[in-house]
Amino acid sequence: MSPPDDSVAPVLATAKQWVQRAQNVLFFVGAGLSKASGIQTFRDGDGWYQDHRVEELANVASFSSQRATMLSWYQHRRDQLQNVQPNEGHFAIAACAKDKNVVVATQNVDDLLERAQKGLGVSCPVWHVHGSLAEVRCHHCLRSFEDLSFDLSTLPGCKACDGPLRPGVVWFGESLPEAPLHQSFSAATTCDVCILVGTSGVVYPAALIPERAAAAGAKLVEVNPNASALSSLCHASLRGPAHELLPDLLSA
Ligand code: BV8
Ligand code: ZN
Repeated sequence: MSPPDDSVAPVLATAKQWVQRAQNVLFFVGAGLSKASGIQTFRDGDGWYQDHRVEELANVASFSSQRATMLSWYQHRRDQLQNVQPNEGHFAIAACAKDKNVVVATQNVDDLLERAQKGLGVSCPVWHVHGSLAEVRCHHCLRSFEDLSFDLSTLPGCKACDGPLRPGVVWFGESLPEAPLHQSFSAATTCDVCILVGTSGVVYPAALIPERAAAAGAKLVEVNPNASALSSLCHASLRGPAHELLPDLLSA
């Protein structure tokens, strides 16, 4: 791992002080955090949505006409999740919960933050505002269960109502789950520092979470190699990959 370059170092030192003084820290997380674990982002040059046909697959309106293609894409991502591991960024967030009140509002549908916490024997709330890949849910009656090895690509039906089973993620055009959204907004109003990790910040209403934190007076720190739609809201932007910068930013 290389040390941060000269342009990052002074901003990192200031942001580190904010984190050290903070009691309540909210992480607002996007796909960039899991990139070093080998999971593609959506909107980067090498991301899923470079193929516009794939972007359609994250939309509820496509489910009736493109069910097989959608389920095979999601099954591919569910299979991939069984073969990846949390990276230094996930572990740094988990370790931060040892001595601070940490809440994570994640747009990611993977469970790498939970696995990192388990690995370190710590626990803090991780609110999945866009759902979870591990969950399988009936599109009709909403009955659900957690099973990453269940094969969705065979277009299985619900045992209770025979409705189509699908991944428990939030598609465009669908409402976000109430409790994760509510808890994330609540943490946003009370945090001292909100750290935005690896998100383009273009998807709403999730992007309102850091906006709420800024309005409530928190310091906003962005960790992202590139500028995002939320950069102008941030008090410090650390330009680099999360797995390299987070361990330094969050170390005591
Ligand atoms: C809804 C499915 C009500 C899961 C996804 C207000 C204004 C405009 C539009 C809207 C609005 N409110 C609502 C909308 C509509 C829409 C929306 O936001 N559209 C935008 C995009 C125009 N929102 C919705 O439809 C939402 N629902 O509003 O409900 C409703 C109800 C009924 C009818 C109507 C309305 C639902 C949103 C659901 C989104 N679900 N996908 C899946 O397949 O996984 S979207 C997708 O984007 C992902 O799921 C992800 O969670 C989300 C955010 O993406 P990011 O995580 O930020 O990833 P991205 O690729 O964009 O960026 C990666 C970043 O990482 C980059 O910045 C890059 O520089 C950085 N990076 C790269 N490498 C690294 C790194 N950073 C750190 N380290 C690195 N190594
Ligand atoms: Zn059902």
